[in-house]
Amino acid sequence: MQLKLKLTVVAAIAAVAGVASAQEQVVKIGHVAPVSGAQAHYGKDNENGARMAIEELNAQGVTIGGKKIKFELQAEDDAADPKQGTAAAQKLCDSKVAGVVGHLNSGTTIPASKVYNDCGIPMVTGAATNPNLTKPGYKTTFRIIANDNALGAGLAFYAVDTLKLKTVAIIDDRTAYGQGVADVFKKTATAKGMKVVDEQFTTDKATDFMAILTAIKSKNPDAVFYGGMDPQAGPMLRQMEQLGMANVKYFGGDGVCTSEIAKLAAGAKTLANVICAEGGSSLAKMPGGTAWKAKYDAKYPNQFQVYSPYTYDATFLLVDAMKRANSVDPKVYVNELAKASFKGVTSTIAFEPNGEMKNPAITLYVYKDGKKTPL
Ligand code: ABU
Repeated sequence: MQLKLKLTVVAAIAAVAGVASAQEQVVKIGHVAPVSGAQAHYGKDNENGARMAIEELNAQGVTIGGKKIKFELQAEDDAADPKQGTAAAQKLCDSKVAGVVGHLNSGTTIPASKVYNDCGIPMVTGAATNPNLTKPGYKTTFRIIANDNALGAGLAFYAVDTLKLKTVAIIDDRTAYGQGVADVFKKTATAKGMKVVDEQFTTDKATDFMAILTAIKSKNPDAVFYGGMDPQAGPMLRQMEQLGMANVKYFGGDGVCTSEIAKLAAGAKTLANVICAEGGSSLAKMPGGTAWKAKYDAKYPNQFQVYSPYTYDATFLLVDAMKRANSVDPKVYVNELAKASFKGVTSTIAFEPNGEMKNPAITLYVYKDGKKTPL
């Protein structure tokens, strides 16, 4: 008799739980970045930001369209490779994710944006900065960070107006990002009277720059501008020191503006010559930056690089649009995403009609005692 009563109670609890889970809807959000290869540290940082947001959203409890939503992150690795980028994008389309945070590299994000547009899924990048991303005018493409027009020009203004530098040698890694940011710097710097004394090219896989640096050294520039990422910039700084280029300033965009570059430069004194530009305010000046960073560091010690506050905000931004639309259907909530005025950790995020962020800030940084420090 007692056993029968217990079974009845268990059955009743299960029935209630069944009703609850029937009312729960799983909504997948995609994330794509390189989490393998030389750029994995950027990708893991980005993925951490999105994952942290998903966990917080689930802990808060979000109800949309009368259903309790359980968000799941579908994280994909594109290895910073454009072909793997489009393959990852197609996989997310096939998985029917409601939205995508990413990608990280302009070279993967630009072709992937067409895939997302074709399947009607909104994507928000907080890392890919090539201005060409928003040129096609896809209604599904959004960027929540300043683009390379701002970063390259900001650095050129600082080189010429503040540091009064006269000559520069430019190197880029021939990626969409590296080439793009170097072109903007060159155009702005030459318009302001700076002379480009040499231009050299490398790849995003190279680690030996002795030949191109030797050629540059013979032209005796005041500065080197590097368009590329830290797996190249770190060893390049080391090799500049070995070649006696200790007094040459070293400019780069957000791709070199990481914590990791200090490790990759392996103690080279030339790290102190770096001036890099990053979209957004410094963490200390972001509305929620300091508290957010403490939370991030507790969860992911020593993994912070650059963009995780943006992938965190991008995830909340997508969900904010779903809530306002009262729908998780990408074709419905994308219209609310375009009208966002979202108070994030990084800033208040709103968009121009082409999906670029309205009024994006940039910050220049230097490395003091090996530590990235806002100017
Ligand atoms: N923004 C620098 C790194 C990512 C990219 O645009 O390729």
